[in-house]
Amino acid sequence: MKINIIGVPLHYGCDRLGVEKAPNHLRKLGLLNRIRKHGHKTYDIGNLYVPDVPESDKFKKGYNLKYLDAIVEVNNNLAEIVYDSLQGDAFPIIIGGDHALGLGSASGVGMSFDDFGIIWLDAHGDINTTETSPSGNIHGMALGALMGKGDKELVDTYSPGNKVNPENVFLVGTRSLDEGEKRFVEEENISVYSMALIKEQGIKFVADDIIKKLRERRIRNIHFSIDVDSLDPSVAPGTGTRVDDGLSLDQFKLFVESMLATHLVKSLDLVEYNPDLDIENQTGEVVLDILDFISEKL
Ligand SMILES: [Mn+2]
Repeated sequence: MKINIIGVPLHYGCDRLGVEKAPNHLRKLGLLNRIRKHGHKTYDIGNLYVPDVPESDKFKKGYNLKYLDAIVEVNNNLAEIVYDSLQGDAFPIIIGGDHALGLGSASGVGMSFDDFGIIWLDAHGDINTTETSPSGNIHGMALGALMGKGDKELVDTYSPGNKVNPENVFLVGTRSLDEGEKRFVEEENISVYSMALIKEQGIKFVADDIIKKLRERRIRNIHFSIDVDSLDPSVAPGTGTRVDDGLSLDQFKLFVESMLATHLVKSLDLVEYNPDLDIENQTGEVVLDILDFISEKL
């Protein structure tokens, strides 16, 4: 397979430094070789340009939309590169940076296919709006914006309007939804596979149920967005918004393998790894192991 590695050193969406170091840090730890050893023709597209925004401009577009302009700019460019990659028959792997980049990558996927679904593997929902966000951090709004909810500039990134039907969105590993997010889930009837459900029914049940729904809804293409914080903090401590009781590495791999086995996954994000918050490269090695595993299954 042809794989394009796209680094996105973005930290404005989480408003916390360190996460922007991840793409280059992973390269230093041997990222490219871990993918190429599985026989993939792998191109390193490099890192996207992220503008320098002075602290004084953080709230230029409102207290609940930190660094909006820079985030929209980066996501526009990311969407175009993801779109180009897919047009060129490459599988884009987008390395964050924070999860605000999911808006750009999924928007590029949306431009490439008539229909697509999103699997959002994350401790959080990332479906807040300016009204419901407790922090104003846009990484918590990316998936909401993809469904057409929230600030118009965010929603209209790359192309006007919503990119994905809420019916085709699957949240997995969820264990920290804000009040506004819970209302959104109920209103739009979004498929949420919480950690509580995973504990009760098992990760295999969850994977099988999603596969069943993908078939029923005739979803032919999937963007798979993976947040490192879906893993338990004991496995992956190097991330900015840790939440206890996450996935074990075995559960994580079983789920990822099941999704890749559908052959519907066309692109993938790996986000929110923060080398500055890591403990002796533990999370860095886990992230490499994950990407190695994904490459083996692709
Ligand atoms: Mn996230």
